[in-house]
Parts: sequence; C-alpha cells; structure tokens
Amino acid sequence: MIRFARSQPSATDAIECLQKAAKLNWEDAYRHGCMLQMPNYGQLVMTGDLHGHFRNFDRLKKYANLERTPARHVVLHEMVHKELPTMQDVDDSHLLLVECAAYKCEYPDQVHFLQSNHELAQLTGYNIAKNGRIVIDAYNQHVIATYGERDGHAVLRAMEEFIASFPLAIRTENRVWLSHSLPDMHHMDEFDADMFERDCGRADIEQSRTAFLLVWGRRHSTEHVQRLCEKFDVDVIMTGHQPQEMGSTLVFERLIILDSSHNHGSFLAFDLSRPVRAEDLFKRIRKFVEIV
Ligand SMILES: [Mn+2]
Repeated sequence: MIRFARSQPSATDAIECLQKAAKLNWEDAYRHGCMLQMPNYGQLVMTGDLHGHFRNFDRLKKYANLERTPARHVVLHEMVHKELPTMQDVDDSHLLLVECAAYKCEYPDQVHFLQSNHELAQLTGYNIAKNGRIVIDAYNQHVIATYGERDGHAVLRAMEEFIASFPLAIRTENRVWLSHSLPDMHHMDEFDADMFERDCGRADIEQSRTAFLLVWGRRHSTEHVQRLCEKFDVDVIMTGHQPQEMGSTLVFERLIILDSSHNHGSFLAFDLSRPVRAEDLFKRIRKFVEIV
C-alpha cells in the first residue's frame, strides 16, 4: 500500500505510485473503451476541478470514507495547475496529483479520474496562459525545483503516463454522464461520439480531436445539451471546467457544473441505483467547508 503524508514523496516513490495508478486506470474494472460504465448499485461522489486545492481534497477523502463504504465511488479531474495570485507564488499542485494517484492505489475499485484540458495540456505540451504565465511551465519548473533536473524529468514522464490513463467520460446505469466538459455546439461535425466505446491507447488520447473538444468546450445551449443527452443516452450531465463562484450551477435544464477549487468548492454525492432528475440532484450538492 502506498500512502503519503502531506510531506513530499521521494522521486522514486512518486514515480512508482503514478505508474501503479496508471496501470490500475487502464485495468479499471468499469472500463469499456475509453470510458467507464458504472454499475446500478452504490453511490458516486462527483467533484469539480481541484486545481491544487489540498484542503478540499482532504475533506473529500474524509467525507467519502472509502474504507468503510466499499460501494462508494469518487471521481476526480483537473487536479493540476494552481491559481497563482502573485508572481512569487509557486505551483505545487503536482504533489496533489501524486496524492490522488496514491488514493487510486489505495482504493483501486472506488477512485476514478476524468481527462481534463489542463491535464491533457501536461501530456501534449499545449500552452495555456493564465495571469500572464504559461501554466505548464510554472508546473514543470516546480517539479524540477522539487526533485532536481534528472529526477524531475522522470517524475514528469510518470505524470504523463498517469494522465494518459484517464478515461474520457463516465456513464452510470441510472443515466448520468460525467465528463470534464462538453464539446462546443459549433464543433459537432468534428466530434466522434463513437470514440468512447472504442479501445484507445495513449497516442489516441494525445491526438484525438474528440478528446480535445470534449475537455475544452465552453459554448453550449439548451438544444445542444438536449442533443448530447440523446447521443450519450442519458438524462443528466455533470461537468466541471467552467469556474463557478458559488461552487455549482444547473444550466440548460440538465447540465450540472461543479467547481471544487476554492472556499465555495462543491461536490455532489448521488445514488447509482435509482432514476435521477437534474433538479433533485442539484439540491444534493454540498460544500467542502461543511465537512469538518
Ligand atoms: Mn478545465
């Protein structure tokens, strides 16, 4: 069992943990193609983007109590790239990524991930600028500052292996779709919904236009969300990606957006065994600050 305290793991431990978690993701009992299909029993805890928010992750683990609730699943995405208010701040979110990998190693059948645009950017080297900084540069620099030039690069390669293993989406038996975001309504001609069912390796994820559109999309409408529900054969969609000042929102009748990256950070636990409606699910959203 690999377990880390808040202190930083050695490069060897971090690499071992990331590689083991990657293998567990590829071998996930619920994997079909490049997505997960969840069973019709138990409970699932959906989160929004974490962006290096250690305290919310600690509260999530406390709430989820996976050791005592074996039929409960937790879904994590966009753990990397911390908001850096000043030029003096450093991005230590790589330590959170390793902690999340360790969480998977500890509870392989209960902890699951979704591909996100920030993590995909770490994998492909795609530039994202925030507050005048290239976020992958700030991230890579802190990994190298932490582990040194040689080991730092080895840790970064293991992180890429781990990120490549993330499924693109999760579908539950009770007709809920989970993904980091949704494709823009203007790019549907390039979006191949059949990809989810197909087996895909690291190169497929890196090169996929569908994966890119799925994790980057921001322009949606009621009709578009309705059509996506039909395409995915679901009633409700839950995503992160779009910042929510109050932690969550319900838009376009069926789309619940969660944000877990700040003091109003929120999560949503729901039952996998019975039919659900967006408005009922929305009432179940809770904030991490409530968990003490
Ligand atoms: Mn995002």
